[in-house]
Amino acid sequence: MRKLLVLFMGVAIVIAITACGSKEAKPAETTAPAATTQAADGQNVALKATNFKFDQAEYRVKKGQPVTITLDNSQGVHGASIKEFNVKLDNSNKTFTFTPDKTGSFPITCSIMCGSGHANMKSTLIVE
Ligand SMILES: [Cu+2]
Repeated sequence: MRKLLVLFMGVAIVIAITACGSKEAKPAETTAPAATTQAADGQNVALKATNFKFDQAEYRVKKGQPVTITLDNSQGVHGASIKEFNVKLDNSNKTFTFTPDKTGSFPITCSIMCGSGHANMKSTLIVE
C-alpha cells in the first residue's frame, strides 16, 4: 500500500513539473514590439495630469501617422479619454497607440472621478 502511495506522489510531481514547464515557455507574448519602435516614425503625445488639469490646453498631431499617447499622473489619480479614437488611459493602462484617420478637434477628458475639479479637467487633441 505504501509503495502505491509513493508511486502516486511521484506521478503527481512529474505532472506538476511538466505543467510548470509549459507555463514558462509562454512569456514570448509579453515581449511584443515596444511602443518605442512605433514612436520612431510616429508621434508622441504625453499627457501630464495634475489636480485638476492636463499640462497643455491642446495637443497637436498629424492625421494618418501613428500617435502614441501616454498618461503621466504627476499629481492625483486621473484617467484620460478620447472617445473618438477609443483612447482610455489610466494608471493601469498608461499608453496607447492609434492612427488618427480624420482631422478636427477632439476632447480629451478625465475618465476618473478625481475630485472637485474633475468636470473642468479637459484638453483637446487637434488632428491636422
Ligand atoms: Cu477626473
